[in-house]
Amino acid sequence: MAGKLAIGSRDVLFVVDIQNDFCPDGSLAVPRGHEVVPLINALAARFAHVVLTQDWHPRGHLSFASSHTDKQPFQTIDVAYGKQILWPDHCVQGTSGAAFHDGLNITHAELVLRKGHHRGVDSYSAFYENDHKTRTGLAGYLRERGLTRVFLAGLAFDFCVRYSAEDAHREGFETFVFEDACRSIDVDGSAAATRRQFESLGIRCISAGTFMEGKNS
Ligand code: VGL
Ligand code: ZN
Repeated sequence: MAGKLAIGSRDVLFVVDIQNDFCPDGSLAVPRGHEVVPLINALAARFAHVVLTQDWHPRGHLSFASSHTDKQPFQTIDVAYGKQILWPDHCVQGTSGAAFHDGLNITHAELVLRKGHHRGVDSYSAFYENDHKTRTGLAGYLRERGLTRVFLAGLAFDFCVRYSAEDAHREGFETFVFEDACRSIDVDGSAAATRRQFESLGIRCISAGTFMEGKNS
């Protein structure tokens, strides 16, 4: 494909869940999650519009294995809206684990979108909670701001980046994922499944490194 991607005033970068609990030493560490921070800072400098997302759970959240008897992290349970993977306690509101990584430096970010705050519903996507019904309001925000193309980077590629990208696409935004500025949890082949799903939907995975060199097609 010819021509580089020129970023303009209708483009927005979502920086997904760059929080201490998803970095090494965090309670739900994404392998090498911290590595993406410098690249994301550099990427964000190219965007006039940046949204930071923040996983933000109350104590005792339904997605925590510790909220269920005899359950371990990474087991699955059936809940009202379908299957739910159980996680270690993570990103509890107001804790240092829920804070953004210290190295994140995107002072011009215009919105911090917190998600996962309903105790009984998880929310991987920045648009819809996992019941696929409850909206966060983000689609309306983007439309009111006249933003039409969504670019994503962050953690984790196969959960919050994946479901945010799929919903952005479904909501009619042209959607791109900077794959080298993401890292995966990789539960049961979830990273490969994410790549297949992006390909079948036409969500483009692009390289932030190449984009920064201005060579992206
Ligand atoms: C995430 C699992 C649970 C993520 C959040 O940010 O990808 N994954 N909560
Ligand atoms: Zn979470």
